Amino acid sequence: MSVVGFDLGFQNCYIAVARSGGIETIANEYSDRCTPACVSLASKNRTIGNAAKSQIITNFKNTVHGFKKFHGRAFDDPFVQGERVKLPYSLQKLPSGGTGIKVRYLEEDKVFTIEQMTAMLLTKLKETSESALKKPVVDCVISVPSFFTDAERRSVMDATQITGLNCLRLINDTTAVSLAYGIYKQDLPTPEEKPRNVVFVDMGHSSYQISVASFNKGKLKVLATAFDPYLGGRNFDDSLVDYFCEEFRTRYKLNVKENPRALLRLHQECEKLKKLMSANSSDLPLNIECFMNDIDVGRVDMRRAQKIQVQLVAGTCRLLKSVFWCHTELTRDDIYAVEVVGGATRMPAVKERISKFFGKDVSTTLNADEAVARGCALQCAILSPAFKVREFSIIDVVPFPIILRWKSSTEEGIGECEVYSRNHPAPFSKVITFHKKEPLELEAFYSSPQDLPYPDVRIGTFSVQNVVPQPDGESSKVKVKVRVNVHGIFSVSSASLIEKQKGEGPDMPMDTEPVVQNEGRPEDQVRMSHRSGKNTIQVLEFSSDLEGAAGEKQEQGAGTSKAKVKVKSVELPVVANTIRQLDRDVLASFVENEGKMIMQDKLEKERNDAKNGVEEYVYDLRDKLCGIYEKCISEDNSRLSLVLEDTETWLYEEGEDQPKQVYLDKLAELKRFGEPIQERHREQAERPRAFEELGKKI
Ligand code: ATP
Ligand code: K
Ligand code: MG
Repeated sequence: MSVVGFDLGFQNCYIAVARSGGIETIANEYSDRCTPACVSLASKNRTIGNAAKSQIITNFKNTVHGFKKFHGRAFDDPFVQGERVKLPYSLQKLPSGGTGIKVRYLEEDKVFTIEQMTAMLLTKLKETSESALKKPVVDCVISVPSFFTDAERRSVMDATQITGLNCLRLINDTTAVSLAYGIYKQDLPTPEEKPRNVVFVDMGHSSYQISVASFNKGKLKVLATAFDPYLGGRNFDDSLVDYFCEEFRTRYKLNVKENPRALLRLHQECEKLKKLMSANSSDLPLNIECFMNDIDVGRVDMRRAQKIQVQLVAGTCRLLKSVFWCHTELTRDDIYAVEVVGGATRMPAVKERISKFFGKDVSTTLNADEAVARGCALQCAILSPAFKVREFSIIDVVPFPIILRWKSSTEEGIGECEVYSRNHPAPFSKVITFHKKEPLELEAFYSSPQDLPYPDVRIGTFSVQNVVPQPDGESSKVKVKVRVNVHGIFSVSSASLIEKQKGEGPDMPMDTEPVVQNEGRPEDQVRMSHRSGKNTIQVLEFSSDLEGAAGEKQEQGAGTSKAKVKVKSVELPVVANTIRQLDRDVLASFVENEGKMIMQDKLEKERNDAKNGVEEYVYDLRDKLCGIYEKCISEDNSRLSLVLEDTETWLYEEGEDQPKQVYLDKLAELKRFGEPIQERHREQAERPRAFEELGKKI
C-alpha cells in the first residue's frame, strides 16, 4: 500500500511520500520538487509538468495551465468568462454546461473536460511518486482549497478515478498544514488543558486561505476558516502586467494584449520581477529584449509598480479582519502563533500586514512550499494500515452553511432546515426523521450565495424512493441520514422506513416536524474513518436501525407508557442527482481514454529513445574513430566515416520522423560496421596483458 500526498496547486504541485525514515518531499525527473500544473498537447504526445511549462510560449494554444478553478464550474460562470478572454488557449461550453478545454492533439481538435485535464496532471504526479517509491501508487491523499464546494470536490474526485488513484481523503490545504505543524510537536497541551490555538495562513498563486486550529496532544480541531478564493500571487502579477501594458502603449505604441506570445512573456517577466521585489526593495529594472516588433523594452518606473502592490496587500487585510474575527470567539491574546505558508507570503508587504493584524510576528517554521504535501502524506500514513504513525485525530469544518429543502405532502409549500452551519465540525453524520406517505424529494443547497466562490448555490437533489403509508393508512416514519464525509462532500448517505409490526402496543409518537439528530461526537467519526473501508459507518452508528435492511428492533414508546413497540427497519433506495455530476459511462470512457493516452506517450517516448539511440551511436563512433580506434582500423576507416555521415544526414531528412522499428533497424545496421572494430580494439587492448600473463606462467 502506497502512502503518498499530493498538493494539487493552481500553479505548483508537490509530492510527499512516507518512507521508513519518515515523510519526504520527492523530486521529479528534473530533480525539481515542484511540478508545474501544466499540460501541453501535441501532434504525437502530451507533456506534463516541467516539460510542458517550457512549451507555454512556443505552443501557447495547446499548453494548458491555470485550470484548477474550472472544477465544478459552469462555462457561463462569471469567473470562467473572465478567464476565457485572458487565456492563450480556448475554452468551450460542454453539453453538460461545464467548462471544456479545446486543444489540438494527435492532429485533431479535441475538447477535454476539466476532470480529464486534472487527471493528466495526476498521472504525472502518480508516475513521479512511483519512480521514487519503485512500486505502484494507488492510495493517496490530495489537497483542495478549504473553500471548495461540493461540485468542485466531486470533480476532483472524478479526476482521481480517471487516473486510477484511490483518494483516501481530500484534505483542505490549511488542514494539511495544521497536521504537518502539530504531529511532531512534543509540547502540546494535554486533553484536559486549555488547547493551543494556531492561525495558519496560506497565500498561493490563486487564493488566500486562513484557518485557526486548536491543538491538544493527539488531536487538532479546526475552529474556523476564512478565505478569498480570488486573491493570490497571480493578482500581483496581473497588476504589474496591466501597469506595463499601459506603460508600453504610451511609450512605445505597443498593443501587448493583442499579442499572446508577448503577453505571456511579459507575464513571466513580471512574476520574476515580483519575486525580485520580495528580496530587494530598491529600484529594479525590467528589460525584455526584442519584446515586440523588434523593440527592446525597459527602464520603467518601479515605484509606481510597487505602489500597486501595496494597495493590493491592503485589500487582503480588510478581508482578514472582517471574516476572521466574526467567525471565531477568539481574541488576539488567544492566538499562540501565526504560521504562514504558500509562495505569495514571501512578499514582505503581505507578511507585514498579516503580522500587524494579529499583533504578532508571523512564524515561518514550516516549509512554505512543501507543508501542504507533507500534511497530505501524513494524513495518508495515518489512514494506512501499513504504516505506524502516532494517533492524531483531525476535525475539520464545513465552509458554507448547507440547507435541506423538501416538499411537504400535508402542508402547503416547502419545508426547509439548515443541516450544517458554517464551521460545523466535519466529517459528521445526522439523522433526520420525516413522516411521509409517499416518496420524498430532498434538495440540498448552500444558503449563503454571497460567501460562495461562484453563484450557483445548488448541491443536488436526493430522491428517497419506495416510501409507502403504514398498513393503517398513517404516515410512515422515514429516517434520512445525511453526511458531510471525509472529503468534505455532502450526501444523503442512506434512508430507511420504520414499519410498525401488526397488533403491537400503542402508536408511535408522530411529530409533524422533522427532527434532526446528531450522530455521535465528531471525534468518533474521524477516528472511525481512519479505519477506512466500507463498514466504518456501521460501527459508529448509534441508531442501528439505519443499517442492514429489515433488522428487527425494539423501540421505546413515548411519554409515560412503557409499552414496547415492535418495529422493523426497511432500507430505502436513494437516487442522487448532484450538480454537474459526471455520467458513470462517461467516466468509464475517460478512464479508458487516459489509459490510451498514457500508452501513446509511452510509445512516443520509446520511439524518441530509439531515434536518440541512433544519433548517439553515430556521434560516439565518430569520436572514437578519431580517438581510441584510430590505430585498429585500416581500409574500413573511410568507408565507415561515410556511413556515419550518411546516417547523420538521414536523421535530419527522411529519417527525422520514422517508426521506432526503423530506428532500431538502423542502429543494428550501424552496429554491423561498428562492432567488428570495437572487437578488434578490445583484442588489441588485451593482447599486451595476455602476453604478460603468459610470461608469468612460463
Ligand atoms: P494555490 O494554493 O492558489 O492553488 P499554488 O499552491 O500553486 O496555488 P504556491 O506554490 O503556494 O501556489 O505559490 C505560488 C505563488 O507564489 C506564485 O504567485 C509565485 O509567483 C509566488 N511566489 C513564489 N516565490 C515568491 C517570492 N519570493 N516572492 C513573491 N512571490 C513569490
Ligand atoms: K503549491
Ligand atoms: Mg497552494
